[in-house]
Amino acid sequence: MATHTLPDLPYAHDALEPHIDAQTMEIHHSRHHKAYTDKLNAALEKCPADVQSMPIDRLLSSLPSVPEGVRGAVNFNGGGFENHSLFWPSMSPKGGGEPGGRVADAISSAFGGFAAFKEKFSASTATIQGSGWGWLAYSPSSSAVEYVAMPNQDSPRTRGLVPLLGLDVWEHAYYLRYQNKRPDYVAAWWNVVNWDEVEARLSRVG
Ligand code: MN3
Repeated sequence: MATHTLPDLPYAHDALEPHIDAQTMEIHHSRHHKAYTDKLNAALEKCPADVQSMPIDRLLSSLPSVPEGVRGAVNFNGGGFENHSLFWPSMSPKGGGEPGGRVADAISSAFGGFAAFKEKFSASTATIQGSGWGWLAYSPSSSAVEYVAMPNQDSPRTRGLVPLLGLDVWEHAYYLRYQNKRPDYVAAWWNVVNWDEVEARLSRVG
């Protein structure tokens, strides 16, 4: 049967303090991420076997092959499942700073430098209307990285892009500590970005 499993957090709930608080991490992972996982599995039970057996990345880039009656549920919960599965390891208590290697080169080519990228990512993600994610993504068609803001749980894969680094700006991701001050959460998040993980993701696709 089609089953996706909630991944473990790669660190303790309080590991990203003070930037992201322990209670937010616990609720976000054990309740929100678990709900996306369970609802994805429930939606896949209504799909044919060839759709059920797709790995999550291919499922999200092949939504037209999902039966129309459950496509919306697969888009939302499948996106929620994978986005959060990518989110946890893209942060680390030893994160922050600036990328090196190929990520630094790709960002320089696309944005003119890390400072310009950070400013663009922060401003655009802080101002997403309602719920969504800001992403650094790789475009196979242009062999370059780009910024994309996605609504709700829509995956960059639904636009033919490969997600490299995403920031969740749903209120559940920050409200306990930051309340309505989303820009403060975005600014703090840079202190925990795990650039080694981003580098590994780029090396697999670029
Ligand atoms: Mn979330």
